[in-house]
Amino acid sequence: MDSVFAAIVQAPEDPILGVTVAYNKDQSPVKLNLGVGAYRTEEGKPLVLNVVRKAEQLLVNDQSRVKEYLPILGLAEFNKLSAKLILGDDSPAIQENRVATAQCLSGTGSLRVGAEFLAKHYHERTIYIPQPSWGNHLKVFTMAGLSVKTYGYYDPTTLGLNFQGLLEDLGAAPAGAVVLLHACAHNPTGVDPTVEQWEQIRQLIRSKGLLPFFDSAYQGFASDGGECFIAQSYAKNMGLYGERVGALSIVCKAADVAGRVESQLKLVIRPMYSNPPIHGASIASTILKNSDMYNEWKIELKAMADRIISMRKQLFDALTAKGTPGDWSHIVKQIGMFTFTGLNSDQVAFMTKEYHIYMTSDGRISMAGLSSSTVPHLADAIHAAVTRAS
Ligand code: KET
Repeated sequence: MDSVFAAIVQAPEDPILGVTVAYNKDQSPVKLNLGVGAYRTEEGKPLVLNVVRKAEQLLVNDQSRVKEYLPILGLAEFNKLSAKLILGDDSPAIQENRVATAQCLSGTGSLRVGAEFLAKHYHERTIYIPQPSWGNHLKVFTMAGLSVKTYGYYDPTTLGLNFQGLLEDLGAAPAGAVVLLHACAHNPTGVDPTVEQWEQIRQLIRSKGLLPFFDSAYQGFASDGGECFIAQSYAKNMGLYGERVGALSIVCKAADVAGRVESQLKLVIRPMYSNPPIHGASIASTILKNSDMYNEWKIELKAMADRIISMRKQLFDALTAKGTPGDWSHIVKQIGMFTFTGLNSDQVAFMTKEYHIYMTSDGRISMAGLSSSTVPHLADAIHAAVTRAS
């Protein structure tokens, strides 16, 4: 009653993770969680990759392993392998020792450490994020003290890239501004630039002296010799979600700069969480450094991606068969884990209430949460939502 915190108001649930909270409370046997971007099997179950189980077994059986603190920047081997994975085996930046890498708490932690570093050491405090973007971007960069602006990205009328808007907005950005780019499989839209458009974006960024900050993974673009930040996550591609495995790499112009950057990264990290956890990064390292396991990983990753593509096709076919009004071809055209359906928040609320289907209110559905057996239920719900008022 007399708590010093008595005036604290109830905080809202997170727009994405809160969808799972609501889903867990639902008692319906047909409930379906298409909110969070987390892979599920055809049986709707979370998946631990075989190669991850194998790597864990090796680690457990290795009696020489101890639980000492890692260095502030994490597992050195993991950092090297992560930089190689994102920049390429023959990356000049790696060969010339120009990359500073820190093992961080998955993608989010890598973004946040990068943001804190920028706020402390970079002259331009504005970062441009795409409109729309992953909801947490705005918060991560704002909390670090940066000023967040948006650049045109998605055109709701074409359900495609607003490339003109993107070029105009980045063209009007102040020199030096940071630009956040989704390396691939843009979240939530599933719309990526073409290779030619990427090249135009790259030229604009370099000619204006903007600083690119990549979220995730896209080889090639990041190796043009210029400086950039890269936040990598192994949550999705290795299914290591809760293990929180990721890396921040800062590609610099010269090795001496990278060395000083690395020394400053330690000062950023030490007061935040001291040093990162050992287990997940050891799993990732074990897989990345062994060519058999690496190949096995790629096969399992491809199987996950293929199942998602098959879900796109099945959902598209189901809506076409029902004659659901509208053009649904974007379901098969979009890329990655998500379909940005175009459904509005009222339609989403209707589908949750009447069909127990959970998704973010912006109309994004995680295709990885779908299976052949649940596609008809989702198609029924979308059909009902779309034809309800019209
Ligand atoms: N970047 C993007 C674009 C992203 O979608 C996520 C997660 C992350 C970074 C961070 O993931 P981490 O687990 O920190 O490696 N997105 C899914 C989960 C979430 O919102 O936390 C999602 O959009 O559903």
